[in-house]
Amino acid sequence: MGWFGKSSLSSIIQRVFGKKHAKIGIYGPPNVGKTTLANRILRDWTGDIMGSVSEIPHETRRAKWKKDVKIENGNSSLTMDIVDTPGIATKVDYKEFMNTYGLSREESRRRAKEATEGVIESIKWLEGIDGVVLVMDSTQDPFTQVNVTILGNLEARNLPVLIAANKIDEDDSSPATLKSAFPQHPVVPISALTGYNTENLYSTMVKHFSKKRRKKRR
Ligand SMILES: Nc1nc2c(ncn2[C@@H]2O[C@H](COP(=O)(O)OP(=O)(O)OP(=O)(O)O)[C@@H](O)[C@H]2O)c(=O)[nH]1
Ligand SMILES: [Mg+2]
Repeated sequence: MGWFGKSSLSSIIQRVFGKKHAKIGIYGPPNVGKTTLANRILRDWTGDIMGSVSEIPHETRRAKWKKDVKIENGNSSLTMDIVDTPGIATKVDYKEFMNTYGLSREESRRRAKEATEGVIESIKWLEGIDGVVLVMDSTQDPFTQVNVTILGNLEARNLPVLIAANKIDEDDSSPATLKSAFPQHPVVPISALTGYNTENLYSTMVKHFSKKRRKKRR
């Protein structure tokens, strides 16, 4: 046992200067581009892939994660476990999969059941999460029940939140609307599809999640 008792020097440094390892959840409504973003983060920093992407909502119905993804920003870095979560919805209607996307009745019913279980799984995962990248579709109205409920939940848990205003490659995108709707959190406009401005997202993640964790630990 040294001067610091059972605590190692590195753990004391971590306590004083903030943890350099965090579990970050990618959350948001269905179809906003969470998995596309998770895939881009992994491709940029590890060369891996997280999961499948689809224009049909609720493609992700089980949480998936990748451990020890190190993101660097100049002299700083943050090593994260990244969790891609199922889209959170207030209503899952199997008929939408049939009528809008042409899935069979059986497949639609199974997808709807799994999607509902996925919503519950997403909420459960919040227990172990240190920070959230909340993905929103910048072409859509931000004041939805889902967005407001998720944000309220995250704020009640005092979790650091960073909003990724996704799909800014689309003509009708309006990240400014998202910024004015949620001024209490950093909003970074990105295209997970093309990679536009993801460098800015990465540097904001390193700064925001390190800083907030430091505050939380005091
Ligand atoms: N134009 C555009 N399309 C995007 C972007 N990101 C994702 N998409 C498309 O949006 C659709 C949904 O993408 P996903 O990554 O599966 O979305 P998700 O949020 O993981 O969806 P769920 O798993 O169903 O909750 C796909 O058709 C993607 O190609 C983007 O930045 N720009
Ligand atoms: Mg997904």
